[in-house]
Amino acid sequence: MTNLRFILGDQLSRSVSSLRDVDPSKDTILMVEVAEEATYVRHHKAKLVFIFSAMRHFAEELRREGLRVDYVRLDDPQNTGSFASELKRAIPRSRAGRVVITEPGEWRVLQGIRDWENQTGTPVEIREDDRFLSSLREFNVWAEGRKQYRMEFFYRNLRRKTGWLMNGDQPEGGRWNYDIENRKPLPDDCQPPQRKGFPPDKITREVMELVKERFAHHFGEINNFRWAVDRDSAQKALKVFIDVCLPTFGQYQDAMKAGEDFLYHSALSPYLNCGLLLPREVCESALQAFHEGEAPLAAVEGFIRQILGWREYIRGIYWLHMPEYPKSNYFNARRCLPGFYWTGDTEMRCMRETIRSTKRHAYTHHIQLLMITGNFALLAGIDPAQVEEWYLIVYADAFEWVELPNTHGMALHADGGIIGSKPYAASGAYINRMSDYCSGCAYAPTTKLGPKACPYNYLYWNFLMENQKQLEHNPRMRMSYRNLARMSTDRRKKIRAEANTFLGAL
Ligand code: DLZ
Ligand code: SF4
Repeated sequence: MTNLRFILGDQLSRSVSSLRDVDPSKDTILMVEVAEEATYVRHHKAKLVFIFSAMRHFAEELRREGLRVDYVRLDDPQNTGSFASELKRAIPRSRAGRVVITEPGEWRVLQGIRDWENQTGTPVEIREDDRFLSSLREFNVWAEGRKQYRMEFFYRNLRRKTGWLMNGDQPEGGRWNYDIENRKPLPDDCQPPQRKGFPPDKITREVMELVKERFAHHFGEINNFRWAVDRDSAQKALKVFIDVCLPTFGQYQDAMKAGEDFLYHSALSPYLNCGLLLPREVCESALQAFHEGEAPLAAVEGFIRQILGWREYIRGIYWLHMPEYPKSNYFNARRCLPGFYWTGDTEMRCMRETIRSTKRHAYTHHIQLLMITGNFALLAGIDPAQVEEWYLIVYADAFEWVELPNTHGMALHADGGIIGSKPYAASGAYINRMSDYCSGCAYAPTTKLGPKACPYNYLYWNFLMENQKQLEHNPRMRMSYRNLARMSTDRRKKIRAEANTFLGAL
């Protein structure tokens, strides 16, 4: 039988299950750039360039291998603009008797695919996405019957299963987790390596023109586009990370520094999430560096935990809880997303820096995500749906399976604790400790009230007061509420008043 093998924009891996048994003499591979996907949220321009260019490069690679690729460009005048309608057009072109696809990364897309057979009259085989290190079945078995799903325990199971950083049944070095060693601020004299990235080639430049023309009104810049868009370059980026950054990555993974957008971070998540790199090869490269004595255990364990632990766990949570997951709003947060999330026009230097990097690269590292933009949205009571849409739009690595649990659960605690045992709420003191932002800020991190007070300070206490009912019985919040209880009524009133004035002006 002739198969039409449909590859989505985040399935750009030669080993993806839909290509497993491809027959070059008969089968056709279908890839489509569609307006529906480019606009269901207004993706950052650089995210669009990244995905379309990576799709075009992948199609070229498949063609070089002798495979037949039916590729529909966004600017094709015949393009009907959606997956389903493009599939309908493509089936007669290929004379396929069957459509084969790997399950998508988004619930919304899966619902569409489930209807394709109905719409086209052609059988559709949906295959498991086995590029992950654990299957969804494995996650569900682990999760069954648990009230809370803590990543740490899921991660330990996967360490045992893979044997990575294990000595028999004991963790390498005697501990599962080296987080405590991974929380240092960056010393003043420490100069992180410059990332050159990859200058756009002809295909990317063409896509850049297309995006400038069609999506001029979308957020973000593309003049500094330096992402890898094919597997070769993504592998080079992996090598640079392992050789240059990994040895130092661990200790400074929570640090922030003005003007340093990547520090020692891998910045590999866009490649992992669209399929240019596979989680297994990325972890194995880090493990090899450890075993060859090139990188310390704390750094390698911290990195492995992000990929083997957190990334797999987040995916499991997403599929286990969809479509209900985004509907919860534990703190009943209703405020609109402030305009400075788009413009960066704010006196808060930490926020300004984070938005600048976001605009420029469609990237910021995880502590900026969690403790600057995420923490602010949590403290200010921004409507989770608006925050989630923002994250999905602005980051090159954001597909819903990974973006939603990270935002709804981890950053906003809107799921009431499915993911995190407590909200990641923090005052200016944390940001001051972990960054150099505060030194050049209009506000002072040590000032609690008055015009110079850091907004994260009074918003933090205001958040605790507003959500006392939901949080005061949480054992991990006990210390914070004990401190709040010591505060005079007058001071509390002042905090509430200043927070309300600030929030009212947003
Ligand atoms: C994000 C995205 C964009 C912007 N455009 C396309 C596209 O034109 N064609 C495509 O196949 N995929 C695209 N994607 C990714 C999808 O929106 C979606 O996130 C994934 O297919 C889910 O697995
Ligand atoms: Fe951010 Fe407050 Fe520091 Fe300013 S003082 S950079 S607002 S944490």
